[in-house]
Amino acid sequence: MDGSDSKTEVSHELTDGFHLIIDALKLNGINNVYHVPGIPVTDLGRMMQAEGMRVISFRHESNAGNAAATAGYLTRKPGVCLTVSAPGFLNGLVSLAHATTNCWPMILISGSSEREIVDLQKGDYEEMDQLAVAKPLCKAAYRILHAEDIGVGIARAIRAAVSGRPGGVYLDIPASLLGQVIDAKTGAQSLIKVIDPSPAQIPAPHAVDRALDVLKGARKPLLILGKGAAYAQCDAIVRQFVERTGAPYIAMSMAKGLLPDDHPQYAGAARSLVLKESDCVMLIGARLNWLLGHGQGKQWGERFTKKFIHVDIDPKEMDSNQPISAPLVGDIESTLSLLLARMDQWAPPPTDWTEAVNAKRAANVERMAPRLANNNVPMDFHGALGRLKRVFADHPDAILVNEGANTLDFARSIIDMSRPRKRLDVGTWGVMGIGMGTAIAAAVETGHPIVAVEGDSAFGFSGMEVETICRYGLPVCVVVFNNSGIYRGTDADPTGRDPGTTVFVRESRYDLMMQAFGGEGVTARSPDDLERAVRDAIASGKPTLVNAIIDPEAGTESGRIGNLNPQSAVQRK
Ligand code: ADP
Ligand code: TPW
Ligand code: MG
Repeated sequence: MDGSDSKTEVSHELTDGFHLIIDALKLNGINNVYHVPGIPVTDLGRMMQAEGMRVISFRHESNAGNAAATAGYLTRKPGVCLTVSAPGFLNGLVSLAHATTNCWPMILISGSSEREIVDLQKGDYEEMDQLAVAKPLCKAAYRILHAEDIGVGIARAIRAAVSGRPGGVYLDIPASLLGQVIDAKTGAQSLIKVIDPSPAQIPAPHAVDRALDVLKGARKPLLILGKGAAYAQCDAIVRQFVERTGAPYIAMSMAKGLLPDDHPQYAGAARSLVLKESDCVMLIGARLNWLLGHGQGKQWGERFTKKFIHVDIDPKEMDSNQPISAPLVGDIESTLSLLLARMDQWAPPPTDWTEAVNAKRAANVERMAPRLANNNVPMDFHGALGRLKRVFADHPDAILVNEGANTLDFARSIIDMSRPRKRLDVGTWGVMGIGMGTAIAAAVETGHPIVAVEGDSAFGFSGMEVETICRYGLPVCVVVFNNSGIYRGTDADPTGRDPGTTVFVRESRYDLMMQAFGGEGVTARSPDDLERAVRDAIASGKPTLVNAIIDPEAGTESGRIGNLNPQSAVQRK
């Protein structure tokens, strides 16, 4: 045997950490990775690409992480973000915590320094005890030290991310792991294909009976669908259940479109009435957190007079804010199926309730219509969003990404969604900066046209990723609602020295940012212009940024949550 032959034979029989990570991810159907390169993971990203994985390379890890979180939400498989050590890891950590808060499955994989150096604090390049930092901020955190443990490490990360209540998982990859060489056959045998990663969780029969008794006893039932119901991807069963009850329902922001927003039972336009007047509220994949005023306060009417039924996969969620008369701990698909199986003879709610809700909804829709039809220049939020509402009505497959304060709150209530998981936004924390990462992942994972409706401040947090959008040629139309500031563009420094803290350069040319990287950039000053520009962008599929100039006076402080701002009791001269 000459030298070259033996070389071929050896390389055939060996594998290493790089390849085992790739093989383990692919074995489990994970083919997309959201990434920022650098030591020690540059070659890992390159090899992933060479092995046929889709590697989307970002300009900042926060955006790559938000993309991974979005991929997890849309696909029910953990979205993977791959970063470098310390600063790259920390940049990715915000999105890992955000994914966990949103109950979305994600794995943050970060390269790290060698334990011998980190643990004695000898001062390595980008030294940090990343595992310890990540632990309190995610659902689970693991480190892999030996190549033969990569199969177990990836399997544990996948299971932790998607089983039960989904969340973020941190996976620490010390640099030396990547280069560790082992026998290829042993390596292949050590990989694990995770069987049934998010197993069904079936509620007990008596819990199902109890819930049906409570619902049957209601005179004014209300259903609330949350993003957990959208995540569950059992859309036909959710629709069947809602229709069988005959009860009015409202959808939390990302559950919009689970049933079409023009559904006769949709009470979104009568939200105040149904929250206050209902006598029984059934939560389906929605938490009774701040977004629902913790289920108490003026908007909910008198305390302790309502009964709550709560469907959630996490038993700890029950009674977190209000007493739950009928906890239903299980996955939504199994739980609603069991309920439906017992609802053959179901009587609809009393008509005085459904008619009162319908009348209120019709009155509110009628009152809003003329505001949405305005063609004012400068544009206000209603005129601009009235047009985008029409565009979305004609493009039910388009995905709306939405962030900002006024831009978020108005768009959520004005733009109807008619299909599930077509609205992606700031989530449970109200995070500014999710926009471009979310838009990129939505385009990559679904191939659908994306329209990102962005406050000008919100856009600024991730705006550099327009280069990424252009580089990958993604069908993303970014609409910047440019009111020259945070909430409004009218603030002033009382001393006259600096700009006010919430104002930006007036009428900034965000459109030129997209042009700088070869995309289309358009300025829209009227609702007519805006509608035309967005329709053109969707038709062309080209990366486009529409700089929509909005009246700086049109917004209000913090949009609809101004009441959460603390007030100073002190007046200084
Ligand atoms: P929203 O913000 O839309 O109100 P939340 O994020 O507060 O929604 O709530 C989502 C809930 O859905 C979480 O409590 C989570 O545990 C739950 N959940 C997620 N997936 C499932 C599932 N497959 N079955 C049941 N509950 C789920
Ligand atoms: C990571 C605080 C909430 S909303 C907002 C900020 C900075 C921007 C609102 O201005 P925008 O929208 O986007 O121009 P509009 O239409 O009202 O003018 N940092 C993070 N997250 C949050 N939520 C903030 C700051 C915030
Ligand atoms: Mg603004």
